[in-house]
Amino acid sequence: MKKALITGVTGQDGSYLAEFLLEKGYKVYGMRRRTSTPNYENVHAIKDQIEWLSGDLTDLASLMEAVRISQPDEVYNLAAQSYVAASWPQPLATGHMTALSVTNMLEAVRMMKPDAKYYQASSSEMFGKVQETPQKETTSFYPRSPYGVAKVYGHWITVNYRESFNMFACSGILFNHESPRRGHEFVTRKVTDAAARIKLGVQKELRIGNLDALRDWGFAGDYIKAMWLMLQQDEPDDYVISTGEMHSVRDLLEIAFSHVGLDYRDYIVMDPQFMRPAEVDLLLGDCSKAKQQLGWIPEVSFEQLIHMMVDEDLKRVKAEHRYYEELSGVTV
Ligand code: NDP
Ligand code: GDR
Repeated sequence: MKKALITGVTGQDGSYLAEFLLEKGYKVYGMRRRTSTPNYENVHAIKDQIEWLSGDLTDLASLMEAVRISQPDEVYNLAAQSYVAASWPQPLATGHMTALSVTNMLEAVRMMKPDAKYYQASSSEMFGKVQETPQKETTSFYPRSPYGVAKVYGHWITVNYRESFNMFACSGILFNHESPRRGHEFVTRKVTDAAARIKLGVQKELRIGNLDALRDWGFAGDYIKAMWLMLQQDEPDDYVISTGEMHSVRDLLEIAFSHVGLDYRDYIVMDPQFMRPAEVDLLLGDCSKAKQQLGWIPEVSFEQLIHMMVDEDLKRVKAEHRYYEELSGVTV
């Protein structure tokens, strides 16, 4: 039985990856940090199938212990401070968690299980102010946020450990990927949740930022398969993972709101607090290398993805409100 260690297993990608690996017959070790209120929402269906280990990205000893106990064949380092907008008010925490912690994880693997295959969650945010379109593995980086800068560090230290210590270390340069498990502060989930709430009459407006930003959005369930495929190759390498299609935040609003029969223009309020000090205007990925070498292709279209998210949000918001009504006896 193969063994995998996943950091960030309670997050969006970690939960899909854990399900995928369990289905493949892996023993899955999930590392989670201590929080005052544990959140297993994304993994509740598989919680008992995961071997839980306690650890924090910033604590090398805990990472070494996680690797020592699990003795993994594969390590997926997905944990990070992953919200770009939070990286301006928390630049140092982001630097510790998203940049330096990658060295912690690589050191833990190098010292405790150097033959483990290692996956690093790199990001299209590294391209930032883009130098060529579409972006591919050879496109130069020009990050536009403390988060993007931190990811560039994580990316290059992974390449460096591969070249210095001959480790099987891969970096996946993943473009935005979403799902019904996406955190609520990210724009796709914020919009699909708002479309559901407004449709159900429990929210009146949606306060939002830059409508012109363009992103290459895919489905998280497709993208975690690419992570696994990278670690099944004979040689470690870096790959861009994307759909090759670009949409604006305006397109996202149009698709989500029209799915519930509403016109988004009647509900949005432009709010400067959601504008960023430096914006990434457009991201569009060229994933030809992953298609050719990994045989990977994205399966869910942008429209299918947004419909899936709105439908799940409608179900969840309805269920939440049924619960409150039963509790209070008041119809919301
Ligand atoms: P999420 O924000 O959903 O998940 C992040 C995970 O990291 C959570 O499980 C979180 O735990 C954990 N974590 C955060 N800080 C620490 C810490 N100090 N110690 C231990 N665990 C910690 O992110 P996604 O699943 O969306 O993304 C996964 C990775 O991929 C991230 O590194 C992200 O930056 C990167 N990425 C994501 C893309 C996307 O579009 N989703 C695109 C490109 C890269 P907790 O539940 O306790 O908060
Ligand atoms: P991003 O995702 O920054 O690309 O990072 P996010 O969904 O936060 O923003 C996408 C674009 O939408 C614009 N936008 C808004 N964003 C948010 N969050 N809230 C708003 O109200 C809003 N209005 C407009 C943003 O300005 C931006 O242009 C995600 C994360 O998952 C990273 O971890 C990952 O590395 C990258 O994708 C690739």
